[in-house]
Amino acid sequence: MLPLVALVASASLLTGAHHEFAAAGGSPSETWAEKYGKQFDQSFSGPLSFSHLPYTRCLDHDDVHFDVAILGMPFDTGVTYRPGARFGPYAIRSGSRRQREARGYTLSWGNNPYESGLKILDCGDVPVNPFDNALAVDQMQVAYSTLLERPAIQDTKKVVSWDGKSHPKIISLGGDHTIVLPILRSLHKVYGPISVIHFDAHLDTWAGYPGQFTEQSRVTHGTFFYLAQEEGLMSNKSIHAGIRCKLAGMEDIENDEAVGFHLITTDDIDDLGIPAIVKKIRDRVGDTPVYLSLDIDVIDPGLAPATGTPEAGGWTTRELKRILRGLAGLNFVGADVVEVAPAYDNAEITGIAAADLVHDFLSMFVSEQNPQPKSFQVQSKDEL
Ligand SMILES: [Mn+2]
Repeated sequence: MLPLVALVASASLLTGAHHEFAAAGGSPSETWAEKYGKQFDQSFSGPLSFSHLPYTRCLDHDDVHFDVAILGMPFDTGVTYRPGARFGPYAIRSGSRRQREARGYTLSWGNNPYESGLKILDCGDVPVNPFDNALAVDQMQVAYSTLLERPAIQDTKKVVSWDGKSHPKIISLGGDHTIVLPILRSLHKVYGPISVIHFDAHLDTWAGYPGQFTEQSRVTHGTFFYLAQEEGLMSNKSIHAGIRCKLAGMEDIENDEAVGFHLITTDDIDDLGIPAIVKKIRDRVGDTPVYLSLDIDVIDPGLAPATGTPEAGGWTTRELKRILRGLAGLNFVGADVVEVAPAYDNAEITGIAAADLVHDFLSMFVSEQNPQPKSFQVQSKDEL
């Protein structure tokens, strides 16, 4: 270490050198702005928000209004098998980095949701308590209601709410599937009983698991629909799609019907085909207020491995996306993608798939009817 006297001496030497450089005709460099213009974030750079949307801590700001909010719910202490979905919101945002407003148009939907006139914001994550599930469930409900009960900017008035106003649609990024219980509690306060379109390998309508000795331990990612029905939050017009999990027996299906669900199995995609699946879903929910809940494990684990309770033999991402396109125009009040647990991912396959499905939700929210399939053919010239 240099003595203080030496440090002072070297500092004055540097200052002297700078003066000499300026006196000799040196000039400052051209700035970035002068030479290259604006600093902008590329797909692989910048802070992390969904599709590079403005990231706003909406819970802190009562005066922030929007039509669609992306909201992270990093809760994963309600799982029966592999934990890790608390990192789901991070993984889905990371998987969305190649998406952005300027490249939001898709041939399959024929629209760009970011240019639809709807105000779409990333509202950040709910700071859920990771130690106390009862507290966390209440925090998720309070956060969801805080955003849901603000008036939307666009007046759609498609679904009748308690105050007759239009309310924003929230796309929740899970988190394990337990997050749907506080979401349904919030939605019920605004819209009354809700129908659910539930994409999942599992029923999630079970009454309980062995070893649940307390009331709180009944609240899990496999029992929340049963509890929601107990509380009267759902209509009797809900439907599962993609079911293939192992069951205790047919008594699970009888219980499922009592909870209010019809079901479409994974194999139905081969036996009925996509148009018939779409028709079954649409006929079931009709024009009731509909919530769409999508467990990423509905997709085959080969195409979406990063999830807590994987089941072999699922749908492809492409098949699922085509089914979603058939659901445009229903009375959606919100949606989610849950159970993305990126510790089990490879090359971000699952995060990218989940982010792409959220883009489909946005396109679906702005489409009044099913998009017409586009086909492109090379115009052959008559060569004489
Ligand atoms: Mn599941």
